[in-house]
Amino acid sequence: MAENDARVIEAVQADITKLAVDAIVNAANSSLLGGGGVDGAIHLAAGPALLAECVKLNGCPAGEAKISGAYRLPCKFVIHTVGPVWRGGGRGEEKLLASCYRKSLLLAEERGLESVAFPNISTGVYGYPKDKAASCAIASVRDTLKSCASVRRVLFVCFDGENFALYRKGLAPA
Ligand code: AR6
Repeated sequence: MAENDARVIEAVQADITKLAVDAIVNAANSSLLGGGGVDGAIHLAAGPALLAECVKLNGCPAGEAKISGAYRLPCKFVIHTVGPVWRGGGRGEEKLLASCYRKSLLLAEERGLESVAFPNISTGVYGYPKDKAASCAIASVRDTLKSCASVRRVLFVCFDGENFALYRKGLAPA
């Protein structure tokens, strides 16, 4: 969906490890040493050199992001961010989730990257309600893109149909 002349935000249903964008974002845990879900899929597809680089990143707090190479993946970089664990919504989860999207985009911007693909951070093992996560993600990306010059294309990569429907609705013109 076109946001303005220069920038595009779209929803796709896909496996994020297959995308040849400038950067894919990993929904990691604070150790950055791998795990299940999309994190496991990214490490599996990238190969062991990704873990070797992640060891040197010294972890990452929730709401922050770090960048690495992509090794055997078709993208150029992996941005690792750590979403909040959902604890009912009163523990700053929304701010932390918005921060994951913002900090990831700002890292991509710092590197001069053009296209960034996000998974639905925190909506798997971390239990964030999918509808609330989608509104938060869309609002944070729209807001952050206002201060980006190099990032021009953002993909919300949905693995399941429920998330894909939520993002298509959330991105549709009012
Ligand atoms: N491509 C795109 N999305 C995917 C893929 C894929 N290949 N595989 C899963 N998803 P989760 P979280 C979706 O659990 O909730 C890990 O163990 C999935 O359907 O991967 O942030 C980490 O190490 C869901 O919508 O991440 C952490 O410990 C979304 O990715 C913890 O899980 C996120 O689900 C992080 O939990």
